[in-house]
Amino acid sequence: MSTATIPPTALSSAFKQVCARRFSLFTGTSNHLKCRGRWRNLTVKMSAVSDPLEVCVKASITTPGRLGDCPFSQRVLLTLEEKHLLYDMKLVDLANKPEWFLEVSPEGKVPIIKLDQKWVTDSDVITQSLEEKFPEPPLGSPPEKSSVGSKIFSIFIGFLKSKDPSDGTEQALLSELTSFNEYIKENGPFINGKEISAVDLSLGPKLYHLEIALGHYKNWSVPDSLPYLKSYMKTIFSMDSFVKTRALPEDVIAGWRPKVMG
Ligand SMILES: N[C@@H](CCC(=O)N[C@@H](CS)C(=O)NCC(=O)O)C(=O)O
Repeated sequence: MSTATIPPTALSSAFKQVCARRFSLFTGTSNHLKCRGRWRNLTVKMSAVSDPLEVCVKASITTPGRLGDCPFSQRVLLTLEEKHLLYDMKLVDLANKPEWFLEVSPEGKVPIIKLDQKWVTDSDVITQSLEEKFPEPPLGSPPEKSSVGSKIFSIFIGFLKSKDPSDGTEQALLSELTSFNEYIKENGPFINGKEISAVDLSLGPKLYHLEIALGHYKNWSVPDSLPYLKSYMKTIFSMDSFVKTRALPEDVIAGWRPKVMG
């Protein structure tokens, strides 16, 4: 068992939530926690799982050595960050996949992660496996919430690729975003209510792509008539874990170019 002191700024939103929920003696609401009236540093005992988890993600296509623009990779990295797991990130050039990568990822897709000596593919399976193996802090949400916002990404791609302004794709996106805005208004601030969960960590990176790609290629932005969606996006995009794992805007733009031009 090793002991690590995590400075308050390194506390993830989910971890802060779990502390507030599990230890009623902590009354702090910010990064600092108050214990019986005194502000204290938080010492976290970590289990002997000190070996970093190996995770393969997309490399930047614009800037050597930087993380690329894969929203599924970011989803997995966000989960690792929010669960305070150590990881060793391997950047894979998808335009020139190395032999070692194709051996562990036969479909040639990222993200993949090594868990219990086995490589696991697909962000759905990976995040579920991480939840089972590392249940604290919990990020699960009830099954009925897992589909909230799930159509936004494909509808956004339809609008992004559309060359006909009157084909209804913009309207379809607006309608889906309006439903989501209403949902968050009634149930928010997050999809599962007060606490961030896996479903937000999946949707957040997709909304980030939507904002950058539609802004660039269509001069389009989320309308002010959807304030709950706007504030949801702002909250997620400004989380420390999101800032640390987000793609460069120029990579998002370059990544979507073939779809827009194609
Ligand atoms: N369903 C998969 C999708 C993963 C996926 O499509 N990854 C893309 C990058 S964002 C990829 O690796 N594509 C292979 C390629 O570009 O060659 C998941 O959720 O992990």
